[in-house]
Amino acid sequence: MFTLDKASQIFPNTRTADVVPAITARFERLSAEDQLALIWYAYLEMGRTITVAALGAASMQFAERTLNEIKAMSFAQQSQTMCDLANRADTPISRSYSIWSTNIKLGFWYQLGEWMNQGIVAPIPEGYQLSPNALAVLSSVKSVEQGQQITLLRNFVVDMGFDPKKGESQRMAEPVTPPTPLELRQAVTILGISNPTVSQYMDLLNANDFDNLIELFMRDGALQPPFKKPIVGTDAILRFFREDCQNLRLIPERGVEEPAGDGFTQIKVTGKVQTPWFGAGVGMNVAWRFLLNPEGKIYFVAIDLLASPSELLQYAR
Ligand code: 45D
Repeated sequence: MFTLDKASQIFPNTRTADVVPAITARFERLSAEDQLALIWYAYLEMGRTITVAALGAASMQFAERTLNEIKAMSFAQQSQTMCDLANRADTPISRSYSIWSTNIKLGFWYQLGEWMNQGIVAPIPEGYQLSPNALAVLSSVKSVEQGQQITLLRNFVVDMGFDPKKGESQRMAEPVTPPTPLELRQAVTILGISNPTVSQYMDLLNANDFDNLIELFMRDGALQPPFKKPIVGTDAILRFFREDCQNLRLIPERGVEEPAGDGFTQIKVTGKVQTPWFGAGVGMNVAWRFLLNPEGKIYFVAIDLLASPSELLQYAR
């Protein structure tokens, strides 16, 4: 029988972008001032390409009160608020922030960034000097490929704020958009793969059809997002799909499929993923590693951010 632990080790030669957690760890040791300034400089390069359409009007409704509160502050208070978020200080705004879904957090910062540009929110002080460590982290951020850069930017933001319940709090997420109508869906084709579960997984996720997507999983199945622990059980996975996976574009390219013992099948697919935040502008190189039970249901799937584009063609176990 497979355990989750064993399942997570299928296709062990898949090289993931370990620079991402490594740079994130270095970032987290910087002072709040350095963190904000570093993100600002990174954002000046990357943030420009954010697709504003991604900001559902809905996501802004949730952050609107807090945003208006910040808008009404003096520059000094605004800078303090942003530092508090980065320092994870216990303040009312840091607490509100911590219960927002990733998308709402990103939308909130996107708006602050715009306001900083327009002079409505305190800018990074003119002539601010990054510490030598922060400069080194910034140059590391600039040296990785775009898909890794936006993952870093997102990492920097999601753990800010103060959550007294350490992730157990009620979360606030945008409403779920209705699935794409059947006649507008486009089916993927994956070189080397004929497995219906895998194609349906891609097609249903692309269509935001989470209720049908979750039916592909075993009840105690698991999904492991890049650099995260597996999310276990269909309730938790469905919640993750609804909160964090709207409007993704999965573009699988090719794969291999082979028996894994006990009637299970292991399948590795590589390709690209686009996030609504950057649209077609940024393609992340990813692998999906599926383990299917004898009935073709998903026991385990890991999504890995790949170390480099050459990994897209890497299928050796
Ligand atoms: O502090 O098959 C300022 C799953 C300065 C699901 C700022 C998946 C001050 C299953 C500039 C204002 C989801 C796992 C800050 C597949 C300051 C599945 C602002 C994978 C913070 C395929 C900063 C999906 C800003 C993937 C505005 C891999 C930062 C999705 C904005 C990946 C950063 C999506 C943004 C990623 C980052 C999205 C918008 C990595 C977005 C990243």
